[in-house]
Amino acid sequence: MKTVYTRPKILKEAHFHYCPGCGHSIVNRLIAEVVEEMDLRDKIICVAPAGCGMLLYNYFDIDTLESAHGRGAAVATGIKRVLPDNVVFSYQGDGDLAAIGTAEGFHAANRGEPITVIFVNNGVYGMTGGQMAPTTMLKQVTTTTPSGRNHIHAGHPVKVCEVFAVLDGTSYLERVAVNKPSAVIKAKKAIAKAFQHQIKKTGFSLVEILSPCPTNWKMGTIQACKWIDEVMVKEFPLGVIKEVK
Ligand SMILES: Cc1ncc(C[n+]2csc(CCOP(=O)(O)OP(=O)(O)O)c2C)c(N)n1
Repeated sequence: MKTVYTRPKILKEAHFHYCPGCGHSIVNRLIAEVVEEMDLRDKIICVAPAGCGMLLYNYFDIDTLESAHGRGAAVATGIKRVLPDNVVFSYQGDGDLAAIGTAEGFHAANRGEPITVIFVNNGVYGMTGGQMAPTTMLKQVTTTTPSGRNHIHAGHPVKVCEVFAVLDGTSYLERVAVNKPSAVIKAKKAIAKAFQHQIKKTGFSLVEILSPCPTNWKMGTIQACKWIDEVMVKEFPLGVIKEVK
């Protein structure tokens, strides 16, 4: 029989702690596949966040450091400056990158630090119980916006890729999703491309991944995946937002 899929070796034999239908597990697997296919096992370093992705070191058999909430890009910057020949990426949620870590991410991008940020946008603070994040949709109900997000009190959804695109230090910014097989294939290509940009030393690279959070969105898995296409993608258009060749 033809083998069409094998578990990447760098994914440890551990059970993910993620909720059913959560996109983090897909993103974790894609990173593992890309690391293996690009033969980066011995030279890649991961910076894990505070957030649902915080247990990455339990899953990846690669060097991984935990950062304080929001400090991923700063920690990755330090590692990359000390070990410039390694590929360094931080893995951050939307609360992490676009709220508490705005300064660290923005200025690392502006300085053109040759790091990669894998930015998982699930529109809420997942780990702490579904509070509003900067990327929460207008009218979206969260535990801190029980009547729906209202721009008068809570501002508008923050488009991280578009904001970073105006910074001269950024070289590759793409927004993808993991809500259906065709989107997952594109997401994997984008992760590989971001690492290639880092290896070519073109500047700061970031892949934003729209990711379902059925638990905190109070939806079934299928409904959550549809909601990404029907609602999120209208606010956060998919595709390459910037690429400097
Ligand atoms: C300095 C600090 N402030 C607050 C927290 C509490 N905290 C942990 S995870 C988190 C939010 C995580 O949300 P997000 O970054 O969107 O990631 P997700 O869990 O949705 O993947 C918060 C507020 C913390 N750990 N450290």
